[in-house]
Amino acid sequence: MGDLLASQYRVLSNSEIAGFLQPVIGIADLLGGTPHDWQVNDVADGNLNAVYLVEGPRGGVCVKQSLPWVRVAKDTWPLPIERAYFESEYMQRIEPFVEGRAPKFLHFDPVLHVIVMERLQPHIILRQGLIEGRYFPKVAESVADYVAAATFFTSDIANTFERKFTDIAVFSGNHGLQRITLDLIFTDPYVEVWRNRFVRPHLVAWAQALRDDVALKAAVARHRVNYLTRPQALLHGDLHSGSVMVTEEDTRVIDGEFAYVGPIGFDIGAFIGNLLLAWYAKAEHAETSEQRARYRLWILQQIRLFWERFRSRFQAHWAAYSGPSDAYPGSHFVSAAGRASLNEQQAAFLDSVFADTVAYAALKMIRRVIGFAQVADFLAIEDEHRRALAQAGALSLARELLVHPDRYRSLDAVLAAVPVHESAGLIPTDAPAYRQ
Ligand code: SR1
Ligand code: MG
Repeated sequence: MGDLLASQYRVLSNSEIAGFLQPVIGIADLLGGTPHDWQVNDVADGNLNAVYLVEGPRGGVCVKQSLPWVRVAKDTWPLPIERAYFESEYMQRIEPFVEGRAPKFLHFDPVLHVIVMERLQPHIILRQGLIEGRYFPKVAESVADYVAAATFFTSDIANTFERKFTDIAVFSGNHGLQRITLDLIFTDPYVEVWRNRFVRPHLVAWAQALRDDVALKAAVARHRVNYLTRPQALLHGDLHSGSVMVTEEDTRVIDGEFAYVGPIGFDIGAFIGNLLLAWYAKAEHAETSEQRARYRLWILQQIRLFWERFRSRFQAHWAAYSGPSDAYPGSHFVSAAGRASLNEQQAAFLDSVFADTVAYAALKMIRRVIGFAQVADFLAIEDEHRRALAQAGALSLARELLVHPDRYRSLDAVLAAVPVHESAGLIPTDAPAYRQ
């Protein structure tokens, strides 16, 4: 059956999208008019998939199809098409918890590996907004609310093991994208490999320093093992600033195709790591030094808001929860002493999520500087020497956070370290990461 479905898969062209949508229940009504009235625009700008926005007289939808390759590398890099299935499962699994902070799921086609979802308008990608220096007053709290709810309600704290193991069984099949995560985040930056990109020759010494750095690679190995062996909750799996769409009023998390059950800090760290990249890149984006300073302060404030809000929402969900829990059965903690002990266990749990968060933020920063998938924050800096200088700051901070976790047990310590590494420079042995 699987082979039969696979044999019917084909990449849809722009002109086939309206015909594909027409018979899908509810979609023609949502768009209004007839397929001849529907405008189809190819808006793909991510690394992996085909994406179309379809506008009808009454409304619009977003259509996303898995391609049998990495879109930006075409047939030089084949990729399993099943990722759309995992994204559709993820969207449906977390939808009841995240209260509209994701696009509404509308349809999944298991033959063509297409997802149809709500079209977001006038939202833009957060990363683009950060590059443009725009302020989004609600984004940090909204993403924190999303992560706190999605992870709490899919964790062992709020589930029977049977429900949790069902998630593990479903999402552990997401091999294609887990291979990308393992290779691109945890392996490639620390070896020489054909797909690694970085600014040459400016960052050659940094790339070499990371490859030679045994203490760093030992820290990376600890977190790679953590990633592989710690199924705490269902994660988005790729929660960078390109996976968030925003207006000043509204925030939506998109693109859950990397979903898997893993350590909660992986999602939180991805978001914080990408805000930190925006901070380092901002050295070259803002027009005046006042604008730069103001925007950088705002970014650091967002990191604080995000983490503190995540922590308080996760705690609040835990305090209010009275359903089945195979991790912390309520019957064990009813006495005053039991409740006090549970409070302590909650604090220890969240401290450990924080430690993971710091490490994964650092890993995410390194892979976006030395690796295949570069980010627009830095690519927008045309002068390669200046781009490399901005990136060196991010590498220096990341190395410090990974190798000395004992120094970064609090957010204050992490945020205070950010400007310290800004002038790291292109000679790693002169950088704070290798001097302190
Ligand atoms: C092959 S490029 C893969 C990267 O793009 C996605 O956005 C993920 O971040 C992934 O690591
Ligand atoms: Mg993506």
